[in-house]
Amino acid sequence: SGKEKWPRGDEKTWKDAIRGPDTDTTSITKSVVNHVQTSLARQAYNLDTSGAYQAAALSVRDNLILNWNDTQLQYTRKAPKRAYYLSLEFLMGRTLDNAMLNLGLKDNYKESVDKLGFNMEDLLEQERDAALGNGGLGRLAACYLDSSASQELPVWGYGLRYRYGIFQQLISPEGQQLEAPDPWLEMQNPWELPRLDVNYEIRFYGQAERLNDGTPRAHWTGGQEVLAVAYDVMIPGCYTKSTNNLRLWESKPKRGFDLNSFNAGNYEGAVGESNSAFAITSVLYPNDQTTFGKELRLKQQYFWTAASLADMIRRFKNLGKPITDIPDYIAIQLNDTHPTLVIPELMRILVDEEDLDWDVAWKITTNTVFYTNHTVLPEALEKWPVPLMEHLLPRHMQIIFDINMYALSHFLQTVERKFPNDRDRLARMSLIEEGYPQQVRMAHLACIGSKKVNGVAELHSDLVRTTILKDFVELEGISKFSNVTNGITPRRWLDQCNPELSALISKTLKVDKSVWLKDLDRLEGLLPFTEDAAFREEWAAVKQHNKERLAAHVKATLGLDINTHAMFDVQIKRLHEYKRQTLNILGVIHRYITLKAMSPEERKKVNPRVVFFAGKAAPGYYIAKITIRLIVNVANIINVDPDTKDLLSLYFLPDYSVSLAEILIPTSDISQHISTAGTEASGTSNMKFCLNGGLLVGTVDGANIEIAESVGEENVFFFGHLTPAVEDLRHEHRYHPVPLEQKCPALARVFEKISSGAFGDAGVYEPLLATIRTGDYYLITEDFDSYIQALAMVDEAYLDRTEWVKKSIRTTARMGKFSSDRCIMEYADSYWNIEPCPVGK
Ligand code: T68
Repeated sequence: SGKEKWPRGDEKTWKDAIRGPDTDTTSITKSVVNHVQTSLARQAYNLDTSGAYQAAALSVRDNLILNWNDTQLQYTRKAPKRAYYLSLEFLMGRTLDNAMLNLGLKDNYKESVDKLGFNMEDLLEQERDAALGNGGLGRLAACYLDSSASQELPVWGYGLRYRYGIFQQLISPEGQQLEAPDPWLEMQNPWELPRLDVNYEIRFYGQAERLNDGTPRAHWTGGQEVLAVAYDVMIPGCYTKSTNNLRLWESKPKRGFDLNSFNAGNYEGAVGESNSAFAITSVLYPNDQTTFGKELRLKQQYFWTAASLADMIRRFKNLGKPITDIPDYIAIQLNDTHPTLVIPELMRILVDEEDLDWDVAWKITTNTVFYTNHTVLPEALEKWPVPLMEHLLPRHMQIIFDINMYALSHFLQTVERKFPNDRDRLARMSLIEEGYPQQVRMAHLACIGSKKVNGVAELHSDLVRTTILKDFVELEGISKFSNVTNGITPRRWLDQCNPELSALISKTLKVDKSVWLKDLDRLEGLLPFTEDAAFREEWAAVKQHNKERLAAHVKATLGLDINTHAMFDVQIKRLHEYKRQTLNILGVIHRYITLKAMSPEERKKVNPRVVFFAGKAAPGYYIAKITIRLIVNVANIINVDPDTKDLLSLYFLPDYSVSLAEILIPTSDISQHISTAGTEASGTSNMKFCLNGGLLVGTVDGANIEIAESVGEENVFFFGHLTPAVEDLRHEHRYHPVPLEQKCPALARVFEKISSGAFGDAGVYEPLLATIRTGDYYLITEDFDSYIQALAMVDEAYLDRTEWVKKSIRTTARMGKFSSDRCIMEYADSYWNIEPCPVGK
C-alpha cells in the first residue's frame, strides 16, 4: 500500500535484492540446484531421487513462502474478520503435487526436473503422507483449507503436530491387522515452518479458587505448565496468490528438566515431568466414532484449544479494539465436539482475565463459536467424567457448572414455563449426565455455546434436529440448526488424482482448468457430449488407463496381478460395523457360491469383477479386525480357484491412505457406500468416486441421497431399508427374532459356507457371525436380499457398455454441487460472516 516506511537502510538496495517467485523453467532449475548445493549440502553427482524430491520441494516451498508472506501481510493491513477452523485432525496427504498444481507451475517443474535427469512421478512417490487424521472428518478439514485459500478467504486452521500420525497397517498372511507407528517426521518435512518464537504456556491441574467478591472470577494456580510451540503449514490457493496458514502446536516442557532433582540423583523424576509434556502431542488417537475417557486425550484437547485461543486473542488485541468486539473479528468453527473446551476457555479469559460480567462474556462467546456435528451414533458422542475434568481443568469444570446454572437454568426456566414439571426434559438437557461418575456432555455444551449448529448432509442435519439435539431445537428455535452438506476439493480429487480426465474435460469444454476447477458447475457442459461416440471412447480409455496405473502399483508393491479388463468395484473407508464392509464381503461369498454352482456355459455370460477393499480398523475394535480377516481369507481362496478366478477376484489393499485413495478412486466402475440408513452422517468418498465417473451403489443415507438428486436416481444403485424403518426393525429383532434360515436363506447359505471352514478356521469368524445372527444392530439380514438385487442390476446395466459410459459422464457432469468451494462459501456467508481478502487489492 506504500503506507509503511522501509524499516532501515536504503529502499533501492532492498528493492533490488528482493526476489520474486521462480516461475520459468530456467529459474526453477536454478533454484532446485541451489537447494541441492546449499540446503541439502550435496553435489550434483551424488543426488538420488530422495534428494531430488527434497530439492524440488524446497524450491516449491520458496514460492509458497513468498505468497504466504504477501497474504498474511494483507490480512494484517486490512484487518478483516477471520475464521478459524479448529480440528484435531487434518488428513493432508502429500503436498508437492498439490502445491505445484495450485501454483500453476507443475509443467515447468516437470520440465526442469526432467532436464536434471529425474522423473517427476518418481519424485512425487518419495513424499510421505501427512496422515494426521483418522478418516472423513480429518480429510474434510483438509479440503476446507484448500477451498478457503482458493476462495481467498481469511481462514486459518489450528491443529496438533502429532509426532506419529495414524498407524501404519500391516496385514499378516492370515489376515491379521498389525499396527506399526507412523514416524512421518523422521525425514525432513519441508512443508512446515517452525515458529519457535510463537509459544504459549498452558496450565493443567492445580487449584481454582473463586474470589467470591460479588464477581464470577476465580484464580487458577499451580499444577503443571507446558509450552505450546507453533509450526506453520502453508496452504496454497488454486490459481491465486492467497496462501493461508495451518498452525499446528507441538508440546514441550516449559524448561528443559528439573536440574535440582537431576543433581540429587532423582533422574526419573527429573525427566518425568518433561516426558509428560512431550507426550501430549506425541500421537494421534486412532479411534474414530468411539469415546474413551482417557486423560491424555483430554489433555490434547485443552492444550490445543487453549494455545489456539491465546493466539487468536493476541492477534485480536493487536488491532486495539475493545474486547467486546471479538465477534466482529473472530469466528471459531468447531470440527465436531473435540475443541468444545474453547467455550469454557474463552469464558475463563473474559471473566477471570478481562474482568467482564458473566452475561457479557457469554454473549461474546455465543456470538463467536459455531459447531459442526459429524455423527449421531451414541457411542461417538463425547462425554468426559466430571472427576477427571475437575482434576485436570478445575477452573473449566467450575465454569461448565456455571454455564449449566446460568445459561441453562435461564433456559430451564423457560422450559419450565413452556413445559411445566417436565423433569425428564431437564435431566435430558443438562450438561451433566447423572451417574457414577457424572459425565460432561460435550455436544450439549457445544450446542448451547454456539451461534449456529450444523450437520453435514440434509438427512444428517434433520437427524441432529430430531434426535440428539431435539430438546434444544424446541427451546432455542429451529433457525440456529441448519445444514452444510459436505464437499471435496476438485483440485486434489480430480485434477491431481486423475490428470487424464482433467485434461479431457478441459479439452472438451474448451475451458482452461483454472476456470472449471473453481466453478465446478461448469462440468454440466459435458452433458451434450454423452451423445458423442468418440468422446465416450476417450472417456472409457481414461478409466482403462487408471485401472492399469493401479494394477502397476499393486504389482510393484504387492507383487499381485490384477485383471484390468474386469469391472472394478471398490469399498475404501474405515472398518466399522455401521459402514457394513461385512455386507460387502458376505455378498462376495454369495457371488462365489453362485458362480461355483454355474455350468461352464453359464459362466461365459458372466462379466468379470474385481472387488477392492481398503481401510484401517481401530486397534481395539475386535469385530472390525475379524472382518479384515474374513476378507483376506476369502481372497486367498477365491483368487486361486480355477473355476472362478477369472470372473471374481478380491483384494484387500493394506495401509489405506490419502495417496492410495488417489490411485484407487479414478479406477472405479462402482463404489460401495452401504451404511445402515441413518448412520453415515455424510460420507465424502462417495463424492470423490462420482466426480471421477464411478457409479454409486449405496443405501439411502448421508450424502448419497443428495448425490442421487444431483446425478439422477437412474444413475445410482440404491437398495435397503430407509431411515424411519431402522428403529422399528431393530425392535422387531429384539422382541420377535426369526431364525436366519427362515428370514434370509441366501445369507444362511453364506454363513454355512463360512462355518464349513471354507475360508479357514470357522471359529475365528464366529463372533462376527454371532453379531449378525443375534441382535443384528446394523440390519445385515434385513438388507442382504435387496443388496444382492442391486448388484445384479449393476451387472445387467454393465452389459450395455455405451449406456454405462453415458451414465458415468452424466454422473461427473452433475457433481458441481459437491465442490468444497460451495461449502466454504456457505460457511463464510451464513455462519462466519467473512469476506474474501485477496492479495494486492
Ligand atoms: C465422519 N466422521 C463421518 N469421525 O462419519 C462421515 N470421530 O459420515 C462424514 O462424511 C465425515 O465425518 C465428514 O463430515 C469421522 O470421520 C472421525 O474420524 C472421528 C475421529 C475421532 C473421534 C470421533
